[in-house]
Amino acid sequence: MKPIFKNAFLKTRRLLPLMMAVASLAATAHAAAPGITGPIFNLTAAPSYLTQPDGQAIYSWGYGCNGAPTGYAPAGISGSFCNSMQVPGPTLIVKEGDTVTVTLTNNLPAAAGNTSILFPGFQVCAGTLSGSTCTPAGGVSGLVTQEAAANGGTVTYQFKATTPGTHAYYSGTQSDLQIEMGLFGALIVLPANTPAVCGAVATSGSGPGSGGLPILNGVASGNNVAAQAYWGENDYRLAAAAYNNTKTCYDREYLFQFSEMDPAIHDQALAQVQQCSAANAPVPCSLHVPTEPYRPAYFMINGRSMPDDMDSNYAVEYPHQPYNGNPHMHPGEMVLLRIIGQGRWQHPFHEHANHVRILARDGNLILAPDGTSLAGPALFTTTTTPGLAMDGIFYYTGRGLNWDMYGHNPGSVDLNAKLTCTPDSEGYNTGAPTAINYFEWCQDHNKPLQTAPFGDVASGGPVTLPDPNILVNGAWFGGSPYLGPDATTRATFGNCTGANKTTSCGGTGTTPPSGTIANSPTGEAGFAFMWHSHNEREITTNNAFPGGMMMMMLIDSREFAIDESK
Ligand SMILES: [Cu+2]
Repeated sequence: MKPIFKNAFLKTRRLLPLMMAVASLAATAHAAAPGITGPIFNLTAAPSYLTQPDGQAIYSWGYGCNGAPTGYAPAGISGSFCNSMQVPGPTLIVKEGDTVTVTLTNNLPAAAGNTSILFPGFQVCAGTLSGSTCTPAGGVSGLVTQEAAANGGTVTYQFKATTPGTHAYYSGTQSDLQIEMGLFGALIVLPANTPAVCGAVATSGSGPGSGGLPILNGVASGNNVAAQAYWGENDYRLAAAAYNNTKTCYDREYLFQFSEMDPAIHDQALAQVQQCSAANAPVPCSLHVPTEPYRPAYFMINGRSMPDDMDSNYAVEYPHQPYNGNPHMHPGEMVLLRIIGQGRWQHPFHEHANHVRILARDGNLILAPDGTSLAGPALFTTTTTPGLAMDGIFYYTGRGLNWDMYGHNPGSVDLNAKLTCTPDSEGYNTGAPTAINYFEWCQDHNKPLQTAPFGDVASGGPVTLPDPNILVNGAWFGGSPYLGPDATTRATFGNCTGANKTTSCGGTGTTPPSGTIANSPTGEAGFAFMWHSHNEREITTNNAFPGGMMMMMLIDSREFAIDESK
């Protein structure tokens, strides 16, 4: 928790809401879908405090690791830890067909009573599983069998990971209170087999920029792996495909768990826990916390509210909220979104820039009657349902902008400004994965945006942009409306001459904001799309905007190497 910083943030925010929001996001961190590997997991349920951007620390319960986990995935994520309490709980990563063993120790306050974990969609044995025979062992009686852990006690669950995909897990004991308090998490089951055409996850990379990816040919998603390797990116996928189906290959992945908190419930739970631990407390003493009426004030993605969700995974200031929400991608990549509705409310989350093609719900691939074609809906908002998990593909190419987003200028002396665009059968420039404009939508090639730009980009378009000398731009705006460091440099370094305008200008850029806030005109210069709840109350934090369920999807040019290690 950083209360001083957070309070300062809140005060300034009243004056400069959007500027402050963008400036606070200057240090970009990336996300992937980090978690712990099994298939044997030792978890606890324990109390701690969750920090919020308004400076509050909310008493909560969460699952965590009981000792060091077997391992972390994906490889190469830096600073990983698994404390004894976190929200969401540790993301459990297993493979289809694994026999998963989860031993839960109940370290909640005695007054909280029993606790448990449900793994909906799986045949769970509270005891020992042998083939399909369950021998109940340990635990105390819960909803179905002896599936709960008494205070200080343990219970062991075993089940076969029969269905790949993204799944929820959460408390099956006093769920109205325990899930609200934070007892939920995700289980990712990787498919036992992935289609050969999807390629394979690289294991040779170590450290950002090492270019550890194999260069593959004929990858189903258009050889994005080869493009990533060329630009020195590592592979942070958990698998090459979400399911054993060629239409579920992906290039990048993110897990988003949506939940909300009513702090009055949490305050009441804490007060009663303290009363029950007092010297004169009645024996037995248990919680009676009303969970209605329900007035949530915090709306979280992966246990954090905006802007905290855009800090790094495993950032030290969030010891109990290790996972972020900070998607990045290159045009043409297939981005797998793993989405879970935790908590009680529906959240109409809108991924700006394109629809999300739903692949599966709760691990059930949605197929047409031919058995292979995808039949899931393309959703404008991936509206969550409590307890429901969805896998979807997000995709962006810039098609339909009706202007050349790379700022090509056929009259330039800069070779990068005169790159060609050769349409494939779908209209995209996919011939060379090494090109900056790999996956450019060729119909828009060389279509100027601006009427009279002052840099080295084409002129004669319909738009006159505000004078950059009188405009304060956000940290992500590289100084030009075009995609990528090369385009930004050409568009902001005005009257250069020579064979390569990026070097002959000697750093005398003409666009003041870029390089003076946080970003260099040659650094990350992507398109930022707000991804947020369309229930506008949910993009606040304790009634202050902006906050809550909001993040930015950064579309980055190929030149910018996306580093998911944080
Ligand atoms: Cu929207």
